Amino acid sequence: MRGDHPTTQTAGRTGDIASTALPRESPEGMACVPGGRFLMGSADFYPEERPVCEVTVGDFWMDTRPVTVAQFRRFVQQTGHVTTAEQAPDPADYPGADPDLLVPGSLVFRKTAGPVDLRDVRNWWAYLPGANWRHPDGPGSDLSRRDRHPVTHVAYADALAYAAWAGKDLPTEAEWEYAARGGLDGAVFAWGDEFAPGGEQMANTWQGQFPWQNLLLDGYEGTSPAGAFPPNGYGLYDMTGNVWEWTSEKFRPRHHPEAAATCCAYREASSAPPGDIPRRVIKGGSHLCAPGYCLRYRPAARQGEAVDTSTSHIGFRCVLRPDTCRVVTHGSGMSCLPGFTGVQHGYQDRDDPAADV
Ligand SMILES: [Ca+2]
Ligand SMILES: [Ca+2]
Repeated sequence: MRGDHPTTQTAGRTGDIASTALPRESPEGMACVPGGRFLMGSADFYPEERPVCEVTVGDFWMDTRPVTVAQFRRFVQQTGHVTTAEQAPDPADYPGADPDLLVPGSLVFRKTAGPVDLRDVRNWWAYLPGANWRHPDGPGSDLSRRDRHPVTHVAYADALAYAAWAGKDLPTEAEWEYAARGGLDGAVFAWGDEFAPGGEQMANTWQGQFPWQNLLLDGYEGTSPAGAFPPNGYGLYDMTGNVWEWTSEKFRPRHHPEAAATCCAYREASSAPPGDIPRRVIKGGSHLCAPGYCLRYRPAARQGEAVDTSTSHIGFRCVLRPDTCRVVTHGSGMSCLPGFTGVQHGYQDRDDPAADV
């Protein structure tokens, strides 16, 4: 269902973009994702991925890898940014919370000694005071040998701050999923329909019985260096597996086919009930996703994550949109209205005070 755009990963579209403030060649560390129509979601797995709907996205560039520890360190050194996990939660935001938990910290995964009740995530997640991007396993842990790993323990605001510093943006859910599919519309995985073609592990997931038995068939217990597994059709690494990735999308428990039917009207409604911490969509699953528990190392997979939450298995990557992509005509004949970008619903949030978190 892709449009008729060239699939080159080294250059933007040519001919129909008269001028652009951005270089035509992909910026360093980014790949060109030529826009088009695709089937977003899946009817074959979890309810939140339904219904499948047809969505159009414009052209954009995407980081080929999740933002790494080394890249995030550079950002912090230049800006002095203090992440959410490094700040004490405001008691006013968490009425009734245990005061012992209102200290800087983050959620860390802990492998269990044996099988546990999979309905209670507290069996393997712990809020660990002192855990943050510098100390991903808690106090005493450090970043040795992790420079090339995805940064973790970043809340939504941290990802947004990094993106702004980099002059980029976070992807919308549609952009992220379209990019993850790598041109294989409707395929289960980012590389096709077979999980381990020829026996090869294609992503950093969890093999074995979660959360106690990690067979390490892919070679990694936790995160892996960004780019350790084969890229997809657009030259993007680690889209699925390794770490979940923040998108700018407000979470709703199902896709919205009426809104998605017309590309330029694909907008979101406010999703969070009053008083709740707003949630954004995270995509792609992580090294903790196991077939018997959470088969989410797939482009269609999605979850809503509270914007103030950071964990040892969530990171992000950024996109860059050519600012001349305001009129995008696709092979299908659909076009976006002047004044919009092809991926406009990522921009609409900017004028929406309710979207500020
Ligand atoms: Ca693994
Ligand atoms: Ca990922």
